[in-house]
Amino acid sequence: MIIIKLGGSVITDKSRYRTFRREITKKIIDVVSEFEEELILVHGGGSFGHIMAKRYGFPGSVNLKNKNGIALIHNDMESLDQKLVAMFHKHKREIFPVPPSSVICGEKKNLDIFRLLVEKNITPITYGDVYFKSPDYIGIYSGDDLVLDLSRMFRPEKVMFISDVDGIFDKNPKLYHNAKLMREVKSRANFENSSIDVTGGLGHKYEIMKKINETGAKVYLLNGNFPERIKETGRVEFIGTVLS
Ligand code: ATP
Ligand code: IP8
Repeated sequence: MIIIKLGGSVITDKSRYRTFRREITKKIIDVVSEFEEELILVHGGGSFGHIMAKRYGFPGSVNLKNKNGIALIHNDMESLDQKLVAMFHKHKREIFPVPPSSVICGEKKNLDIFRLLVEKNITPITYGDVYFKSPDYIGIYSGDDLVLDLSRMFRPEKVMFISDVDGIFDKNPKLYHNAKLMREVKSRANFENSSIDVTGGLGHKYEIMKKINETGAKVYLLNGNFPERIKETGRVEFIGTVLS
């Protein structure tokens, strides 16, 4: 099995509300659809999630403001999801969306639907979402958290995080031209994480990647703006970061 996280940084323009990067997303989906292995897809929020989550003060204790924003954010995420599902359908791949806010409530998670879908050869697609972390607190369950849960459940051989940068650098490559790509990362890496969003940015992702690696999966972070790299993981020509 392969689990792939389609990062909000590459499938959307994270700086402009609800801006879908249709062309590049289509190219990524063209490549991903060709995999013959069992697949689970997860996608992030990008500008369909993070901008309004920040504006409405998520995550946070339940209050009038966030109660007002919860449906908007969930619906925006669902509309991004629908765009991806439609693209996968064109490839004749059976796919079915699973909204996290319907299967995660407080400490309880019922992820059985994922097992059923995989058994039936239907690709599950899920995404970062707002959810009740406790009766008094509305949290954001990030796509990265879901990738970890699903990796613990399915023990995939390979997990790919597709973003808009070549991999993990010693500092943010968007801010520093001399940033160096870390092609292979061991369990303790030192790098600067300078663009933090409501779910913690690259720092949170790296912590998640380490935990996934502990389940036995090879974990990759790569740049989806070069979709051919998705096929090159594990090969010498691969450009990206691998956790080993
Ligand atoms: P989303 O959470 O919306 O799905 P994503 O999963 O695609 O997004 P981000 O959390 O936005 O990914 O993380 C990728 C971003 O991390 C890059 O666009 C880059 O600007 C930023 N970044 C910060 N520090 C670093 C670093 N040391 N190396 C690589 N990227 C970094
Ligand atoms: O982009 C967060 O998921 P992520 C989704 O995977 C929301 O961190 C709603 C902001």
